[in-house]
Amino acid sequence: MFEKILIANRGEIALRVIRACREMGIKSVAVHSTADADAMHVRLADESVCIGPNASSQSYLSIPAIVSACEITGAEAIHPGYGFLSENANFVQVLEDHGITFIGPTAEHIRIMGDKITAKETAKALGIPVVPGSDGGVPDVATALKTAEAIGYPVIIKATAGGGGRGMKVAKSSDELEVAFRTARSEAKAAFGNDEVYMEKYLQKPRHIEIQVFGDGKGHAVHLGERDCSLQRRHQKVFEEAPGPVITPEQRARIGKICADAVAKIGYIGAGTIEFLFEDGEFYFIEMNTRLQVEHPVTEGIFGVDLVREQIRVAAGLPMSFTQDDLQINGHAIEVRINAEKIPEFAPRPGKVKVFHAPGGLGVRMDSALYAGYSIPPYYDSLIGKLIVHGRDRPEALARLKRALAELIIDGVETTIPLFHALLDEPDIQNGAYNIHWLEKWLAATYG
Ligand code: MV4
Repeated sequence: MFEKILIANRGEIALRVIRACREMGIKSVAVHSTADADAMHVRLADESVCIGPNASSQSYLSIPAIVSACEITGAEAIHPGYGFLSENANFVQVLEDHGITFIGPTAEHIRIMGDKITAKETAKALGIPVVPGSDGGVPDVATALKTAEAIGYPVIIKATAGGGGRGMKVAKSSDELEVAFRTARSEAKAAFGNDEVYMEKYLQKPRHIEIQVFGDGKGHAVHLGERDCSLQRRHQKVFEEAPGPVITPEQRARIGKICADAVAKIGYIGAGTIEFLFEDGEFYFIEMNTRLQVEHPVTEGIFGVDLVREQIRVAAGLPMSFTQDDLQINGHAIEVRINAEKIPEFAPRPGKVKVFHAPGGLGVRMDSALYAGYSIPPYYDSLIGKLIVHGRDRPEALARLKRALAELIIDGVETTIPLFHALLDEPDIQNGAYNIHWLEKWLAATYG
């Protein structure tokens, strides 16, 4: 096992990794920008290194600074958290060259899944159901028209280098296709420096269901069921739950086995998430994320496992500490993302936190790096905490969430807390009757 791990991240996810390290008897190294000198991850780690100025491009994204911090402190492995360098294949390659272990998948697997066409081709070849669409890239308008005739309208045009919703365009008929195609191309070029696009049948009212998978890098893998992350605004998740309110045990077992077998076959190592659109009882692969996700705690809640501990174990060459048969769902978990943002615009509101009181009690987990007196810097993501509740069933989890939100006090900055009070009063949320468009429609209807 490693003696010392460096955490190339900040905020609540840095704390999450430090916690796993401490329970495993592993020393932790925090890295931080100048803006984060007083951040909680710096205080809670065993040691810390300043790696650069405020801008993430010169600190949390600086490969030379992070590799140097590793060499100075003698850390043997790096946990990337999520975001920043977590899905950067070049970073993983550099670490390999320096004899530092990356706690995550290989550069090759990150690369395959980062390109949305190779990801989809790989998924299809592994027996994962995919959305009907073009065979690879669509080079011109004529090919786009032909492809659309074959799959049927409406169609969606997506950037090969995209993901997370950027550079997508929908065409409801052939009249709209040329403009949609050209716009998608130029937006892809501007956003990713790569104008390749592909096409899919546009699903009109799906849910976003993602399957958590985990591999040991030696051909063994398991799945840990699904999360329903359909409640999103501009491709940012705000509320996630597990299990999915409309997924049956049979559907879970079937898609779960397909996903676990697929990642076992490619020798995948560590945590991964296979994203699907789910409509009329069918799963359609869209993307795979090769990192630990923000919403991993809902899966931890219902399975009672520590996913970061498992990531560290397999990175050190140990087996996973559970088999598929050990993994049984217990109850229901929900996470809400507490952002320093003003509702309803979701405008960032950095600033000084005057009072912070985290909720507690049975079935309540608050993952946050906040403390009273802390100044939330304006340079990074506005996520300041995640409130995760667990109950014996979904109604109990919902009641517990309402109770815990009422206990949570953050004074000094505006947050998304009021949004969740309002959402929990909605019958559709109470009934689990929502799809990927529900939240944006509700926001428009509620706040205008
Ligand atoms: C789609 C789709 C409908 N049909 N693909 C958006 C983010 C990216 N990961 C995939 N996205 C979508 N792909 C087909 N073929 C609708 C979306 C989509 C969406 C997906 C998940 C969660 C929220 C969403 C909001 C708008 C559009």
